[in-house]
Amino acid sequence: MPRPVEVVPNGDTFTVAPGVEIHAHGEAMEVARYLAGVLRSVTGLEMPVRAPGGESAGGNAPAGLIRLVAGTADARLGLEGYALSATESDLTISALAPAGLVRGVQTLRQLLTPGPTGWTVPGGHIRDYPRFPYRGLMLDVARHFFPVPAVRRVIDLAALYKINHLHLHLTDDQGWRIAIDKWPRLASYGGATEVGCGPGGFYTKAEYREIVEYAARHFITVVPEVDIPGHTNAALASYPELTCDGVAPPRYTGVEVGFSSLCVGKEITYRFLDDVFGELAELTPGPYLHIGGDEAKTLSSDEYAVIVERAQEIVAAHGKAPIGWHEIAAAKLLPASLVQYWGVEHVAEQVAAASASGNPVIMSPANRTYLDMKYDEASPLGLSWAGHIDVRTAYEWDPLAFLSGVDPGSVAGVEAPLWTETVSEIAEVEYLAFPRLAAIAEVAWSPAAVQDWTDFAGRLAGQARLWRALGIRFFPAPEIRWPA
Ligand code: NGO
Repeated sequence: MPRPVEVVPNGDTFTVAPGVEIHAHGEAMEVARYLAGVLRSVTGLEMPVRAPGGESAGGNAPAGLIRLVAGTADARLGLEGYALSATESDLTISALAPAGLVRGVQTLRQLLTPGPTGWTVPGGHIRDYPRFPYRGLMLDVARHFFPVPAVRRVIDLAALYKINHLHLHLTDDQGWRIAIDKWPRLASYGGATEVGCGPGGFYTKAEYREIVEYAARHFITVVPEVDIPGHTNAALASYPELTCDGVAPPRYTGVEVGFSSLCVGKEITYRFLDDVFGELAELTPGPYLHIGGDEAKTLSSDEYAVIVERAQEIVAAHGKAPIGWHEIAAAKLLPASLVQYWGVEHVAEQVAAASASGNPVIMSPANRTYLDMKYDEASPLGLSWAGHIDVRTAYEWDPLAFLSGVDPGSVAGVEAPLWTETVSEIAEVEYLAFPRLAAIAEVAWSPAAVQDWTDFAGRLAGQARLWRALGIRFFPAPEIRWPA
């Protein structure tokens, strides 16, 4: 899960038991240590990691070999693809690059089955690579703040399903979550609230770097979002000079949207944007900065276009490609800007026009991918403005066909946003994300030709063992026959 491109069983069984060694060299060495950690957590076994040709334990031949090979795979696998082959005595994952090996390790982890003599892996050959280069999960840390350990947990769980982007919605009306040196009150004052009466919080730069590094170890790129020009009440409350009338509004802990905006006509607004996106760019090894752009309901369309165009230029001047929610397609786009579609309609003319001019599109249709929508009437958490999303609804759609008039070649991929108006605990995040994140991950990774609801539902049920072992508090969706 997600279903691989090609699977050919050979009837053998590889056994992970004491005496098995992991062999790797060069670039694959770090992934080998990552694999050893995964195997330790699943099986409790401590597997030695060695370079090939090195001395084995006690001079004996190992009981079995797990080999990780970087750089020799077939070029068609691309940077994230991998091949996995398993016989009685040898299990090899090969890939062009370490990112592909890490994706292959996730497959191996899912194949491990406990047995009487150890953990077994069915023999055979897998060739696998992603359908889309962009496969994202978004966490809203603004409506409720999630500290670093919670974000690390989210990264662990996203990596299981080969997600490769973590979009952090860092700012909104209810809170500003990232320290900005030149504007310290954003975090210290604007970060001290959240929806309801919780304490809020923010990431120091050191903490934020820790998140970025942890994600990078899983070959996940962090995409930071500072949502402008709307959704900015926390910033306006912190700095009255950012408002048009110079009066700071009170901080806000409700869940309404669309009432706040930066002041388009004041030059200080653009100094602010340059400082904020500049410091964010410094914290960001990845190629993207997300500028938000959604629901700026208090601005005229001219005002909106002015600030969105300048924000894109500021981001580009700091060496990054802007991403914006699809409303930004109403403004002039830079060639490098990406448009993230979050509507529920199958027609969006400005998005189609952006795609026709070559701007990449990320698909997050709210009635398919929004993990914060309720599963059904009885869901204790979540919203329902885009409808209820059961697992099948999250699974059965085609990112290339959802929006009419969008050039399939411009679809960079899929992202599942998880907004947190109704969610304040990591257990609640898990409940909304599982099992639907697995559905979205398969939509984004697997070839359309191998996607099939009945087959998926059976494999999904098979994930429950892993989820229980990892303590994931998933929603036992009634349409799936979960094992007892
Ligand atoms: C909308 C809105 C967010 C809400 C979310 C709730 C976008 C892009 N803007 O999505 O502010 O939190 O719905 O589902």
